[in-house]
Amino acid sequence: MRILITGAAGGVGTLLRPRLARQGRVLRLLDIAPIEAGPGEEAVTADITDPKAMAEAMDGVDAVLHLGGHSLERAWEEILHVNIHGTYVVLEAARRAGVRHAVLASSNHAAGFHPRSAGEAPDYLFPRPDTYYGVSKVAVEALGSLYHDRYGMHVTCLRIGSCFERPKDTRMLSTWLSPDDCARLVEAALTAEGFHVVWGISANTRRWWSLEEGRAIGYEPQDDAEVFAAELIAEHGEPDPEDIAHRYLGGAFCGPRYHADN
Ligand code: 15L
Repeated sequence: MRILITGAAGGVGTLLRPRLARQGRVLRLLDIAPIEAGPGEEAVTADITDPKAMAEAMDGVDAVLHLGGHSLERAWEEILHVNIHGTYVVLEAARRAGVRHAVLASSNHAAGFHPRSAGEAPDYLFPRPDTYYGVSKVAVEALGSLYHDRYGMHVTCLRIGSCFERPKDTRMLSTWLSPDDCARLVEAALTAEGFHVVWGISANTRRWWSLEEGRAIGYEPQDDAEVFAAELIAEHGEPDPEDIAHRYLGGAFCGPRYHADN
């Protein structure tokens, strides 16, 4: 079993690398930044928008975990080239190589402009991107859908919340995806059949999003950001529903500061 991980040197890739290591599994770590491969790993320095490099990188691969791309707002041209065109190049190379499973990093920002309301936002919430970055994640989901329907590839898109070692603010009490749960979610997604869009969050007491579709593909989250609540509230104050961070699902990405044209 060989898994190609694009964007392996990024934040989520770095957290996942030790957690996805298994006996009998090879992780092929691809990034534009050089990576030193350890046991059970192969390193590839390549750009996800380079079709030739991606064709080579797919050789002997069983599944691809596509994390590569900009993870925050950027100028439209950069988002278009790296996040949208790059995802097309990755999926097309995977298809040509006969790779059957793809797990794509989407983001909560694909649907970030939905106002927060009581209760959990459902799975497959209609896109409402909060940035060009969010638009690119909608495109990632659309490409995944196309490669499933047209070519029969099994594709799961993860609308990741906030994947960090620990939640950093009171919004993340709702949106946190612990690194261990992220690995659990990726494991479930790597073998899921069909096409799915799942929210990437832990079993947070204050969660804003459904865990149903995640559970349907076999994801059982074990962590809850609530264990950090007292500490974060003491530091940042009680969550204010009027604050932009809590008013929309995408939080501060919905504010002017996050827009690339500012
Ligand atoms: C994302 O999509 C970003 O890549 C990440 O840096 C976080 O800001 C996260 O969303 C979030 O919403 O917390």
